Amino acid sequence: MSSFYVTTPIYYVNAAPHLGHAYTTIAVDVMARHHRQRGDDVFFLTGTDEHGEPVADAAKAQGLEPKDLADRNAERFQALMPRLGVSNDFFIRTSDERHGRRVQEVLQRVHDNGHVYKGMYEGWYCPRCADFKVENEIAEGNRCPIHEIELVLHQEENWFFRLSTFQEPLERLYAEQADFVMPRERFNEAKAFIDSGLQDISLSRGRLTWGVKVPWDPTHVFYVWFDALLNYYTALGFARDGEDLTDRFWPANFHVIGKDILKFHTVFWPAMLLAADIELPKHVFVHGFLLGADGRKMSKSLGNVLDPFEVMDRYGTEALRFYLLRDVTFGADGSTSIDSVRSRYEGELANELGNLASRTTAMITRYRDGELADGEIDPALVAEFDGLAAEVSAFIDRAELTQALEAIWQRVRRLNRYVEEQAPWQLAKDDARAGDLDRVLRTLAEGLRIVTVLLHPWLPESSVKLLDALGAPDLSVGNAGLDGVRVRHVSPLDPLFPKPS
Ligand code: ME8
Repeated sequence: MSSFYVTTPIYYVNAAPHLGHAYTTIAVDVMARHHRQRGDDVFFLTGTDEHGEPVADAAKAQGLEPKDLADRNAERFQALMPRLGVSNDFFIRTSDERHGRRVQEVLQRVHDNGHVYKGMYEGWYCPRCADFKVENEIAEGNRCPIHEIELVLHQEENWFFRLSTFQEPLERLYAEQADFVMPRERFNEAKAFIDSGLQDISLSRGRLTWGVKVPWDPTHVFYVWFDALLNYYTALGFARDGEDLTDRFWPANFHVIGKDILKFHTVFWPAMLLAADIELPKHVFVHGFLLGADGRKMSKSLGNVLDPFEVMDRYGTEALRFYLLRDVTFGADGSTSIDSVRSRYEGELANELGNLASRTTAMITRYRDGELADGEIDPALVAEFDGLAAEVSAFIDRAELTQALEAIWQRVRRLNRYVEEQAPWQLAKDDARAGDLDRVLRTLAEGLRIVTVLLHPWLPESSVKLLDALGAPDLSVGNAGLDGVRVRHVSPLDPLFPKPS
């Protein structure tokens, strides 16, 4: 059994969860569920990033203590997970003391290995990113390119991490491991940042108390990004009471992140791990941004934000999961709107998959009393369904979730065309064609079973309902071929994707 450890970013608790958070989390859930179906030993981590300036500032603005704001919003993130149908194995909160202690241990090692020194820092700083910007990261008007707010000139005495020492090891990493960062365009972006020359970065904050104390200088707390990045490693130490999962799951197979936090995960994080003598994760997958219907950045003031709760209330959780990974190619930027949700729901989930499922189960019930004779599959369709599971797994291995879904969907469409071509309702009128009708129904049943097993990560509930109706509840990818489990007895099925009320 191979282990598969996959993570989302941990989200800031300075505000409530929004569509972008739901997006990454759903994507990672799809990967985790697919790997469980492959029989892998899976660990899926998500959580909240609770320290540092972004949270301290937001709390102050609301007249709250940082911990109170963190508690309030962490609860909302935690409650979001089941609402999204997300199957995370643990939810880490960085205000957890067990995390803090492990952060101290690791960073003490970085210190003892000689990678830390005290110095004065002056630079342009974005308090929302909690990040000093280097020259090519400063937008016009001396602004943060992400938050579009004016940068502030900060000067402070800090502990520094010798990032510059890792120039050559990181160059080697990028030369030797072309899939460390995916997709390729993001790999190039990270590599260009390294090639432009690494400067040492600040590791602590002296004027902040909301954070993990620096063990060798308790007047400082660690810079929030190092505390946050280490969550991927620390969580394994305390996610299960009395058990340390580090050996079982580290190094992580995939950190999945949005493009806004590329530099931290593809440059700072591997350098920090090297400095602490910890093995590097295998891949960082960087996805794009969801944009408003007008193709601009989503923003409340522009009124172009798609509300995930509204989508779920109207069309259900699965419609949101399907829509986000179908309509925007995972990896690229793309716009979102409630109109395109409706059109995917009606046009694809209800009319294509829903219809295929109800036609197939209804015809087997009507023409064969729900009992399918064993028999051959139409040779014209064999090749398309036999290789499908391997094709889908290969896409998911590269986190190409939209391509995986498209490969399955082509087969959903193929089966609908097959129904039209074969017109089973005509065959049913002619007793002499009973054998042909058996073959068509068998082919439809097996094809539908295979696509349904493979669709499970996107549609966890409807896939189970449908497989139950097909009397073949086995979800394993290993059985998602024509030589796998067979459909024998079919039961009636309620519409999977009804018209929203
Ligand atoms: O950056 N489109 O937290 P955060 C797609 N705490 N994804 C989006 C998005 C959008 N418009 N907006 C947000 C932080 N995201 C740090 C991370 S990790 C050690 C610390 C998603 O709450 C995307 O995954 O600002 C992005 O990287 C993340 O939310 C940022 O979440």
